[in-house]
Amino acid sequence: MEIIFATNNAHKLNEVQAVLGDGFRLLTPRECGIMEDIPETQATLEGNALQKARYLYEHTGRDCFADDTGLEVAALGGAPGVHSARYATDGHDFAANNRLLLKNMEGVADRRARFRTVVALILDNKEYLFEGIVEGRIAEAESGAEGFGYDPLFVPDGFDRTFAEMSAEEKNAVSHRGRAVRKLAEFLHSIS
Ligand code: ITT
Repeated sequence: MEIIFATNNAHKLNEVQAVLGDGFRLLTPRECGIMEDIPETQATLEGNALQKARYLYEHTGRDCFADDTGLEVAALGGAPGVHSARYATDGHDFAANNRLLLKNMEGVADRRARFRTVVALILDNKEYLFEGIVEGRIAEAESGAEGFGYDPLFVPDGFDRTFAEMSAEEKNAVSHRGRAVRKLAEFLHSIS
């Protein structure tokens, strides 16, 4: 089955392709002629995931899905949350975001945090949402070079390594996106 995945993030694309397996061919927006940035202006992860998926569906008329992810830190009242990509700057500056997060967590004993992903699927003009959550904590310093974004600072519960110190398979087995995309895959298999 061919389906469009509304992302320009190559790391995400690889993670999601690995979870969905060979039965699905993921197309990027660019491969479908969408060269512009897809708007992401809503106040919630659900809203943004739906906004991206609807934009693609309206412009291509093809089945598609989008995800939006936020890192929710308990001691920061759930920040950076829906603003995770633009926490420190206007762009996707992962290094600056991690520096700011460490600074805001200086001297904070409660390090609890979670990643939350919402996937919005549009299939035959019907909309579906799938959620994946992984609980963990913010490390005192960055470790590891795998993955992307906040991975060098996030230690999932049950581990003493950050996501950036894990292989893609290990991360996918427990991660927010892995969980949400496995729900998506189960749904797509159940109806095909
Ligand atoms: P697209 O919108 O093009 O898919 P994005 O990087 O903006 O890519 P999101 O809006 O879903 O992706 O994610 C917001 C930010 O959250 C992202 O820029 C990263 O900093 C962070 N993030 C998302 N998923 C992550 C993950 O699995 N590990 C670490 N950080 C992640």
